[in-house]
Amino acid sequence: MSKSLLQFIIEEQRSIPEATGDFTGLLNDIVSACKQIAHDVNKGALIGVLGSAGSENVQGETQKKLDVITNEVFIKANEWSGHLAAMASEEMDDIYPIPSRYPKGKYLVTFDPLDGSSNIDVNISVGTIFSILRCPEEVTDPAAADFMQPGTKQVCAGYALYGPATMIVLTTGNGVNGFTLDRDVGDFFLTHPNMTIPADTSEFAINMSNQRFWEEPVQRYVEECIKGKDGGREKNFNMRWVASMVAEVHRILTRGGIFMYPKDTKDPSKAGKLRLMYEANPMSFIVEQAGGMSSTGRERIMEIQPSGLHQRVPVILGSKNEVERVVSYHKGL
Ligand code: P6P
Repeated sequence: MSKSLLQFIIEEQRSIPEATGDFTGLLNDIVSACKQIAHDVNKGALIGVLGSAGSENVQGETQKKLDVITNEVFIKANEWSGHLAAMASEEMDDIYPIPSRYPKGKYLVTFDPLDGSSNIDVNISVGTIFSILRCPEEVTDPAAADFMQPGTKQVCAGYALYGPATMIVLTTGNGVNGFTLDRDVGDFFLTHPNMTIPADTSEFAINMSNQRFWEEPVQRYVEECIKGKDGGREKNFNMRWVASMVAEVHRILTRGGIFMYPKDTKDPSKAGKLRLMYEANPMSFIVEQAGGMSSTGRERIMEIQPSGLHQRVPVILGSKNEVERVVSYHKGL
């Protein structure tokens, strides 16, 4: 039997002299939330959780019942144990301070409880994304401003993927490791140690229906991929688009690839579709720790100084050599 996720975290904690067990406890609570979400997602129609909730979130997106349910599950699993000072979610306008009836801790967490939820009614993989930051030391009642930390300040980032297998993939800054849920035992076990993204790939992922709205560097890159050897590239390319970032990133971690949700002119008021604090930053931490690269095309995503909880950014991430090519096109090279 492989090492359990809890054993892995505790053994990793022993290598951190100042560790108090607080972080291990927090991660354990997040894992519990993901187990519950995996159950609800897996049961689906059997327990009446599919379909629309009839409400909109702060993004103006129609919420699925499971968007609301999974947000509640994540909050309830993490608010009571004294490891967190506050949380922030894609599904909530403002931050969620820990209620006064519970002790507060030294961490902040941002999360997308059910990323890709437009896929849930058609039974395609979805996921949960989370990012852990330290609450500023002198702060006892955190505000949204205390979350405005660049991605380089993340203590941990991870995702749960609710696919044919339920997996958790995470990094604490010492590489990336993947764990698979054994439903019979009710625990996650190490199945994908030291996940590494190949520097080269012949697979790109982008929503082609937005092509007319892309900036020129992205137009050029995608056109070259489509033309392959007939257009100056040394190889032909394949394309994927799942419309679930967690599934795309997991594929890239497993076999390489480049994922793009670039800035487009469809809505000039938006810098992109994906959100920095609970999609782009955690996924960038994971991708960089696996030897990949993550950029807006113009700057390293993890160095962006956030200006808002729900700030959107362009995302170009994955196999290093392909991301570097797209970045070079943005420089006009
Ligand atoms: P589109 C899901 O809504 C999401 O935030 C990401 O998981 C996914 O990569 C993207 O949006 C899909 O966007 O425009 O193709 O539906």
